[in-house]
Amino acid sequence: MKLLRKIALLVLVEACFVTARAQVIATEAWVRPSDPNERSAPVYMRLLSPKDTKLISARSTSAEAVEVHEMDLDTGGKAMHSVVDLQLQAGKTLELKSDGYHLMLTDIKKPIRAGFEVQITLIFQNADGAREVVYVHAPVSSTKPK
Ligand SMILES: [Cu+2]
Repeated sequence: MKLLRKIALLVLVEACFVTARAQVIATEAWVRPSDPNERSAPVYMRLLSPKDTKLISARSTSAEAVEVHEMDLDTGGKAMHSVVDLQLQAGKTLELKSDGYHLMLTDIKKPIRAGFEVQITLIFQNADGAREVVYVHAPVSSTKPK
């Protein structure tokens, strides 16, 4: 009973936060499991904002750092580089995907395994300087979850 109340309260707190603050919507988030000898894992999702904004920072409890990457298509998708600010245009969905922009969990603290979930915090900044925090729960899966 006590636990149930605690859970209900947590859900309520989160719901209020989202209603009050969230402008950017993150959907279909998922993370690819890390290879046994790698310390990184890519994160994919769709981002939609009603206003122009930019992703200025990301972090996760599962990794020392979360970087924004862009795939270099002229290398046949074999290399990628870091992007400082990821621009979101008002009303235009930006898809983070394997052959484009994506997030990368780097220096992961322990292997990212299928069936688990990774929590990611995204920080956006609008043109007027206002910041917005978006919490994302991303299931770990070797293929895009249906
Ligand atoms: Cu990458």
